[in-house]
Amino acid sequence: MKKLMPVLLAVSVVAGCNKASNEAEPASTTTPISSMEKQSNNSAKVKLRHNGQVIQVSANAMNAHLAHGDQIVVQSRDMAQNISDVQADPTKWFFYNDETDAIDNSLGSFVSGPGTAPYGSGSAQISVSGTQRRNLATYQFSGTPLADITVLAFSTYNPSAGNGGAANRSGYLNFNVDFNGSDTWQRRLVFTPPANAIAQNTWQEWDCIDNGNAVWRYSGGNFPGTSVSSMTWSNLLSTYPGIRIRVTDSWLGIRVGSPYANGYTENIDGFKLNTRTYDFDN
Ligand SMILES: [Ca+2]
Repeated sequence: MKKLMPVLLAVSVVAGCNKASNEAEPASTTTPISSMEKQSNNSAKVKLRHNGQVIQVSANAMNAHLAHGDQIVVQSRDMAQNISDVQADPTKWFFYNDETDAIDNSLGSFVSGPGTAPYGSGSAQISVSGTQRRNLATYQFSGTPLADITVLAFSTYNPSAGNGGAANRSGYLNFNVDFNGSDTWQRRLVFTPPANAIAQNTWQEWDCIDNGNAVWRYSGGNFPGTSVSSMTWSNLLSTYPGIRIRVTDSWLGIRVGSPYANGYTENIDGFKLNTRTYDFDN
């Protein structure tokens, strides 16, 4: 991807923390990304899983490969180490501390399995204790209208060996939302897998759209202008025309941790947004 893209993307560098609402607060400073240009030969390549093998292709060829069912491979060495890495390549993923609002790749790991991973042979793993809140996150979907999202899913594995508490815990999807087009801080949308559907020691894929019937919550309590605290995907689209992932501070993550108490371990693989499927692998 050699050309400059006319996108002004900004990501939070320092953000506050609100433990009561399980989310980051407004970015206190932002650093604009005026260019998404890839600056090295290596970053001009995309790592894909093609017929079970990991290959590298030019970024220009990626979409054709994705259309044929390839996945984008993300391994430990591909993670952004800091916000500068994200600014250089906004497609990066990273582990994120939701208590201190910082990229911290010591918070998670890439492991084999467990079991038969949905893609490749491994997955990302996050363990928390107490009320820790950790995420596998990215800023790359800046400004995406929810109406343009036709596929949104992720897979989790809840190993009984790593969980001292309730068996029905799961990592969950959350992202910074812009309901009204103002691109101001409006908290997060949250999709939590239904507790009664969670099984241990097996991979499960969560469809966050589910033909419009997937149930979402809002980290601010009742949804803006309503008296309801949950809404289906279809209702989100009809209630808030133009609703999108926030443009600046376009943070999106799969969270492990609070409000579940006492900590647990979760494995994550196969995050999907439209044509992109991410294979987190060891
Ligand atoms: Ca994998």
